Amino acid sequence: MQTVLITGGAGFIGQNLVHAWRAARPEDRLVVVDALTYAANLRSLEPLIAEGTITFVDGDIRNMTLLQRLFDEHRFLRVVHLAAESHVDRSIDDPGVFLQTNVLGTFTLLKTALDAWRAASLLDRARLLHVSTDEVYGSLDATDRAFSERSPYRPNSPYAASKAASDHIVRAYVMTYGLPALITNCSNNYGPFQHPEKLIPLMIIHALEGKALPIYGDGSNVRDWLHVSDHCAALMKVIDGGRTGETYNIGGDSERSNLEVVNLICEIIDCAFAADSTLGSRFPSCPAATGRSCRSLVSFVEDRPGHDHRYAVDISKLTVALGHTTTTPFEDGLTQTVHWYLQQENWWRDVTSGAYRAWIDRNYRRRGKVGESQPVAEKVD
Ligand code: NAD
Ligand code: TDX
Repeated sequence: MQTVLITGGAGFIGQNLVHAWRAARPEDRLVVVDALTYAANLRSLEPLIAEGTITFVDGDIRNMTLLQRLFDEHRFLRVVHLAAESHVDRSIDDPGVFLQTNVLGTFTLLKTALDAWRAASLLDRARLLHVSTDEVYGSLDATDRAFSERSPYRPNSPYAASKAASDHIVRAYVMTYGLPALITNCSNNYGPFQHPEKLIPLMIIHALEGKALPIYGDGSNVRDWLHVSDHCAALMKVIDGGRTGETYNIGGDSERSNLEVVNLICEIIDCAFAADSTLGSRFPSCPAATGRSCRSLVSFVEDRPGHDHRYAVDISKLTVALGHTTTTPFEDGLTQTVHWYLQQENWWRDVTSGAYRAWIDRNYRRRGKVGESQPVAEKVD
């Protein structure tokens, strides 16, 4: 049994990791710290918080006092650091908060972990896993080799630059102070609980609502899609079996252009409507409700500034060192994901309508600004 801190555990990957960790290692004690930004969602964690099987702390990773108290109280032996601002488009509109959370927040966590583990003589037993992105390596052309752990850093968006900076600080803490940390750089995740601002959920929801499917540029940009369950399995392998100070790339071995992804989503929705007549009455604005293809909604829009052309990740180090294999073929994972959003209409409608924000403010209202937030292991109110 060990006590594990998961930062950003109310985000998309965080929620999936909490459930995966609970299923694989029910004896461990999980503490989630999350600032409950717009990207957070506690609905899937609510039952675990209510029954006391995880501890939830409404807090900001820039708050060193809070982090020190948590390290003192829980003596974490494992930390998985996911908390971040994660959306590239938002980083273009407002880069400041990305530097604040991704760079300064990461520094605050590293310093706190080092001090706490030194003081408790835990440096030889504890481990911190910093979860980063393949975007730090920049953009590939069609014939370039996939990113390896030795690829040079060439971040192109403020988001990618902030994650690259955080990776460098982690490395410096390993090299200079001996912090037992590891880094993973993964490709685009998809699956349940992803915020509707990201490509796959956005396209599913727009199609169901009969709205335009906005493809940036000509849709030829390529991403390497990784099902979140495969990502979580890899994270658990790396934090236990990886070598401290090392970086491991995690990818899905599923390169697809954005246009291919959107066309496939349309095909899956068209087929689902053809097979289930109730969907037409639930989503009457969807073209498939009247026998037309969702592809009729595809709309090419202005490109994202600095839009990376292609990401592809070489996972041979992870495979050889830790025996990791990707188990979810993209077409299967995407079909499951479309069906998850079809079944979880209330979940995404609450997010897109703003009703969820009101719920979270009522039930988990933050009681202070950065530097003052307090833990709420139980509901406020
Ligand atoms: P997300 O945006 O869904 O979740 C991020 C979580 O961090 C949210 O719950 C948010 O409330 C929390 N958070 C933000 N600022 C915080 C702060 N200052 N203090 C405490 N909590 C804060 O992101 P995600 O998609 O789950 O990504 C998780 C991590 O994985 C991020 O570090 C991201 O860079 C990395 N990553 C994600 C992907 C992907 O495809 N989603 C790919 C590669 C790497
Ligand atoms: O409306 C859209 N139309 C569109 O064409 C959106 C939201 C996106 N796109 C394109 C841009 C990208 O080429 O789809 C691709 C995927 O876009 P996002 O879902 O915004 O992801 P991306 O920018 O690739 O970054 C994601 O993967 C790496 C995550 O958001 C990052 O957190 C992660 O590090």
